[in-house]
Amino acid sequence: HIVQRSSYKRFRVNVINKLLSINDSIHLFFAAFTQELSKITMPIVLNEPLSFLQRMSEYMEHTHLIHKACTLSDSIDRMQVVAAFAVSSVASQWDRTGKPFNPLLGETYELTREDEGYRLISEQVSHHPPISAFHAQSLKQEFEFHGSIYPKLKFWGKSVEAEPKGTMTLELLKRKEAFTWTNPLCCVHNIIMGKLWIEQYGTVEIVNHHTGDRCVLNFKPCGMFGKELHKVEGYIQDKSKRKRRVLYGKWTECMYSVAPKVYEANKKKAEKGDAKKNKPQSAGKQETEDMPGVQETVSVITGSALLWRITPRPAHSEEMYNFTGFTITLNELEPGMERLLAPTDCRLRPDIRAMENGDLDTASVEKDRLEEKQRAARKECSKDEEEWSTRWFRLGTNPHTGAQDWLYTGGYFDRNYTDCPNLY
Ligand code: CLR
Repeated sequence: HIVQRSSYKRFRVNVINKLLSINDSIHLFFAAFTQELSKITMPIVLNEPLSFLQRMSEYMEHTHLIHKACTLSDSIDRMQVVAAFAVSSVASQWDRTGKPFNPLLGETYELTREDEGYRLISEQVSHHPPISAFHAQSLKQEFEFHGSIYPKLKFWGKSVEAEPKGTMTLELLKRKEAFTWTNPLCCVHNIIMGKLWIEQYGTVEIVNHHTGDRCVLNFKPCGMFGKELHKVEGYIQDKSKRKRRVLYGKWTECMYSVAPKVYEANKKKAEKGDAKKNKPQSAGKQETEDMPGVQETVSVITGSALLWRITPRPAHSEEMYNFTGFTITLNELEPGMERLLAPTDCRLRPDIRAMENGDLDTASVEKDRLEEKQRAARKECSKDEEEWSTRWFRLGTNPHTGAQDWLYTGGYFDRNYTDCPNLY
C-alpha cells in the first residue's frame, strides 16, 4: 500500500498568502469576526488536497510504537512508549499550514495497512459542529485506537487557534489496559500576512485506567525568543504519585526518557553554568507572531533512552504541501480499490481529486457543487422530519472516562454499502 507519490502537479508552496487576493483577505478577515469560523467558505488556494478525515488518520503514522507497547511487560515502560506515540501522532502537523477539506456529513475514509498490521475507518458524524470519529484496530486483535475530533476554532486576528476537542483512547487488548488523553492545541500564525507557521501547546495528560499510572506532558508555547519552540516536557508517575520518569524532546523531532534524579542533577548543573555566563540578550525587538529563528535541537542528557524519532520528510515535501511520506499515500486510489470502497469514501471526492491533479478551477467548482448538494439534501431531510443517522458510529459512553464519545458500531469491512448516502 505504500505508493511513493511523485505525481503531485504542484504550484502552491509554503507562502500561500501571496496567492490570496486582497479581496479574499478582506473577506476572510471580516467574515471571521462576524461568523463562526467553521461556517466560512475559505478560498481554495488555502487548502491541501486531503479531507479532514484523512488528516486525522495521520495520527497512525507511527503505529509501530503501539506494537512496541504491546510487547513490554513493565507498565511504566509501556506508558513511556504510549506517551511517545501520543507525541508522534501530532508530529505530521509540523509546517502543515494547508487547510484540509471539510468532510461532508456521512463522508468516510478507510485505511488498511497490512504492513503495519491495522485498519482504520472514520466517518463525519456531525456537520455543525463538525465532528469526525475514527476507529483503528490491529489485524491481530492486539489493540484498538479510537476517538473523535471536534476542531473548535478561535480567531485571534493574526492567528487561528484550533482546540481539538475529543478523547483519544488506546486499548491494549491482551492486557485489558486502556489509555486515554486529549490532544494539544494547535495555532496557525500569520494567516493574513507573512509566513504561516504552526505551533502546538498545552498540557496532555495520559491516564492508564488499569494501573493508575499517569503521564503529564507539557507542549510548550514558543515564548518570546523562541527558546521553547516545539519543546515537550513531562513526567510519568505511578499510582502512589511517585515520579518514575522524566520525558523530554520536541514534537517535531524526537522524545527521550530519563530517570528523574539524573534530570534534576542535570538541570542544576545547567542553571549554575547559565548564572556564570552573562547571557546575551536576543538581538533587537522581535514580534512574537514572527516565527522565531532560534532552532537549537534537543540537547540529550547522558543516560537518556530514545523513545521515538521522526521519519524525515521526503525530498519534495515542500512542493507537496509539506506532506510526510505517510501522508502522501493517503489519497491513493489503487486499481481495484474503487470496487471495494464505500461510495462515501473521500478518495472519491471530485474536488479533492481535482486539486490533487493541480486543477484548482475544477476543484473550486466541484467543492461548491458538493456543498450545495449537501444543503439540498439536508433541506429534503428536514422536510420529511427525518433525523440524520450516522452509519458506522453512534454516540455512547466511553467506558474508561465515563464521558460521551463516538463509538464504532462495527461492520464496515463486511463491505455492504447498499444504504450509504449519495454524497458526490
Ligand atoms: C492539528 C492536530 C490536532 C487536530 C487538529 C485539529 C484542527 C486542525 C489542526 C489539527 C491542524 C491545523 C488546521 C486545524 C483546523 C484548521 C487549521 C487544519 C489537524 C488550518 C491550518 C487553518 C487554515 C486557516 C487558513 C486561514 C490559513 O490533533
